[in-house]
Amino acid sequence: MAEAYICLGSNLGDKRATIAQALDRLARAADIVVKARSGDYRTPPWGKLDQDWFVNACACIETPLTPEALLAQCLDVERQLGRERRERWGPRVIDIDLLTYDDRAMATESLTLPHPHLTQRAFVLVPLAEIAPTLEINGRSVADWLAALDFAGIERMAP
Ligand code: PH2
Ligand code: MG
Ligand code: MG
Repeated sequence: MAEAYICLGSNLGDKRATIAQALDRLARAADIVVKARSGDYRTPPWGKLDQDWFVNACACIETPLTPEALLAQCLDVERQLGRERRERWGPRVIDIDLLTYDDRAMATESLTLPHPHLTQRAFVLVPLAEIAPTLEINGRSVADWLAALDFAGIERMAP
């Protein structure tokens, strides 16, 4: 069994409902157990600023799947929920990113682990710190990476 962390994001349609549905669908997959999830966070857009705010959340998954197979399941759920790929960093109904997979480091065409931008993105680290503050990424804990970042504007939403 491997332990993996994912980040979910949405800034189109009913953002929170879509994130909840994505986690439900993942949890119903035969080889995926959702062990924990963070609350939902309202986050300002990062990278491309002229778009609506996002809801982001992170989850811890236990699975016997390989990283590639787990990613394929995530992309499949994105498709089921109507994800259309247009511009990079642009608006999306649902985005499910694989952040870490045990302490695996790898870089292929389709998958880089740990997720390459993870340590610079407060919209990932804030929800991740809620469920895994001591998780080590590239030699530092999630809480340590977060302490170096500006997380102004990120708010935990009421349950
Ligand atoms: N995802 C992006 C680009 N920018 N900004 C926020 N706040 N949340 C996201 O999930 C997000 C983003 C590309 O995946
Ligand atoms: Mg993403
Ligand atoms: Mg993605």
